[in-house]
Amino acid sequence: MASNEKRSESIPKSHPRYQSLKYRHKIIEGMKKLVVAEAGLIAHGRGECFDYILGEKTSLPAKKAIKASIAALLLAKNPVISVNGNVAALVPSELVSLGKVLNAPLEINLFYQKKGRIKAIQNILYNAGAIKLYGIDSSKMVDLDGIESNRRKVELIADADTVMVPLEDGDRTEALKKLKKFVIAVDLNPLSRTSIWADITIIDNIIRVIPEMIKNTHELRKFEKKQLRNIVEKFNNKKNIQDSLDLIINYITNQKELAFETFKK
Ligand code: PTJ
Repeated sequence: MASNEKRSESIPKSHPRYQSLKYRHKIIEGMKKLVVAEAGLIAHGRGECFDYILGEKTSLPAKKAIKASIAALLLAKNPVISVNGNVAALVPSELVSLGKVLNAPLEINLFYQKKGRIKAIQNILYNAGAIKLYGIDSSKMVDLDGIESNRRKVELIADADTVMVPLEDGDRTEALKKLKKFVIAVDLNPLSRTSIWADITIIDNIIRVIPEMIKNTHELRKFEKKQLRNIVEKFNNKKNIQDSLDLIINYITNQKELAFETFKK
């Protein structure tokens, strides 16, 4: 057993920050196995900070965005779910299940290229039950216009109409939008360039988002196309992001007093 797994098991379940520490260890373990880039640790920390001031739960705006995302993914002709190191380390089985229930292919797409990373991510996803993965064979990859980072190398994403980009950096979201793709982002930072550029931004932790998306898929796949279109058309991303920002403002305002009563009682 890896020393980090041992460390993770040694966190008592009664620890007030058990969940947070458990996922922190998954990220560290992922980095040791090359699944996660070194910078992925920093990205995770930034995410934790936003999660904290969002109350570490799936908010109403996040639920609305999840529902609209599933409606859009069910309506899409060629949906693709983009996978990076952090997502593969945190929720491999859930991600594979989502791809299966939505019939949406998973494409590995990395910002930080390093020898062995694609293989490590492939392993974690195949062990989690994936049957087929894309973004692996460089002879099948093409360059996306308008982007210079490694993320420009894509396979199915080139012809996708709808792309889900969890924990993405702003450049590619902007490039995908300029290529007229419908972009669904998962990002705890409501003010990131990805959040602002996306058509639908799910402002919540990926560890809660994917299970909620699977639940929504089971429910929404019984809907008629017209009903699904209605859900997507009614969704207002700007308003939803602003509602999430209000939640942060309210949470901090309440905690200004409450934190002292809760922690010191
Ligand atoms: O595996 P790679 O090489 O493709 O690299 C992946 C990272 C995440 C390192 C890369 O895409 C990156 O540097 O991303 P950024 O620019 O740091 O953006 C990541 C965003 O995801 C930030 O806005 C974080 O707040 C957010 N985030 C981090 N953890 C979570 C999250 N959002 C949802 N759930 C999380 N668990």
